[in-house]
Amino acid sequence: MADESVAGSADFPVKRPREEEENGSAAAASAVSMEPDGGKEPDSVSAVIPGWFSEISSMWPGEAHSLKIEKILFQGKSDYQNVMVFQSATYGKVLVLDGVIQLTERDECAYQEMITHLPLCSIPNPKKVLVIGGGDGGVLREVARYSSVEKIDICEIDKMVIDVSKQFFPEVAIGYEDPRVTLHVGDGVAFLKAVPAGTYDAVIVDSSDPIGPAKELFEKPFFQTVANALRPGGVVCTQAESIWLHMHIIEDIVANCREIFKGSVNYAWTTVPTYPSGVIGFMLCSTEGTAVDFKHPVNSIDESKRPLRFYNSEIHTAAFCLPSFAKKVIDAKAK
Ligand code: SPD
Repeated sequence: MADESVAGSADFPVKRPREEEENGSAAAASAVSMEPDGGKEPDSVSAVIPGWFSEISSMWPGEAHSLKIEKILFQGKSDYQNVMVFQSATYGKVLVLDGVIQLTERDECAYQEMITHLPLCSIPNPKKVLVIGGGDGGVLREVARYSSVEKIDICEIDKMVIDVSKQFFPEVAIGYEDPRVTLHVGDGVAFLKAVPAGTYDAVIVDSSDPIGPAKELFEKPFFQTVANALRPGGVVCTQAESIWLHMHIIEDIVANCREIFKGSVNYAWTTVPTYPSGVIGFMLCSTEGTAVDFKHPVNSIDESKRPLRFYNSEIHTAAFCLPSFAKKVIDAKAK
C-alpha cells in the first residue's frame, strides 16, 4: 500500500480553498447544485435533457455533450470543487468535477495510457516519476507498468477525489496499491517548489481544466518549477486541452515551454469521446541534456498483468501528427 502524507501536516502549504478564489468557473456555467436536494436533481442533470448529464462550460461555449444517467451514485462538495459520480447508460461510471467529465470507465484508457506512455516510453529506464493531479490513480496504474521505476510520487490537492475514486473506480485507483507510490495530499505548485533541483526523470501533470483549482498548472511559473525539478534530459507531459476548442491556450503553453525547456518541445493528441470536442492534447517537453526524440518510443510496455487497451507504438508516433490548422499555429510558436 502506498505511503501517504497529508498537507497541513506535510512540508508544503495547502492551496486556498475555492470559496476564497474568484473565477468564472465551469461550475458557474454548468450550475451543478451539490447541496442536499431532498430528491431534487442537480441542475446540470436536467439543464438540457431531463435525466441526462450535460457538460456546459464557458470553455466550450455553444455546445454541450450529454450522457444518459442511469443513477447518481455520489454527490459531494470538497474544499476545492463539486464532486459527482454517476452510472451512465453507455460509458460505465463517470467522474465529474465542477460539472466537467474527468473520466468514464469506457474511455479512460485513451487518456491515462497516452499521458503516461508518451513521456515514459520516450526515455530509457525512467526511475523517479512525479504525478501532479491525477487523484483518480489511473496514471499511477500506468506508471507502475515500468520495472525500471523505483519511486512514484503523486501530489493531488483534493482528498475527496482520491477517496471517491477508490470507492467507485477500483480498476483505476488500483494504481495506489503499488508499493513504490507515495501520496502527498496538497498543492502541486507548492510541492514542486520544495523539490530539490534535478530530482525526477519524468513529471506527468494530469490536471483538470485551467479554471478552478488547476489554473496555475497552465501558467509559465509552474512550467519553470517543473523544469527545475527534472534532471538534465528529463521529460514532462502535461494535459494540454483541445486543438478544436483551445488553440489560444495551446499557443500560450507552447510559447512558454519554448522559453523554458531547452531540449525538445512537442504537442501530441488523442481521442477521448467524452472530453469536449472528443479530443485532448498533451505538451511534451524535455530539459537540456541527452536529446529526447518523443516521436519514436524506446521502451516496450509490460502487459503481463493488464493488457493495454489503447496505447501502442504506432499510435505513439501518430499522436504527434497534427492537422494543418494546428501545425501552423504550433510551428509558428517554435520560431
Ligand atoms: N476537460 C477535462 C479534462 C480532464 C483531464 N484530466 C482528467 C483526469 C483523469 N485522470
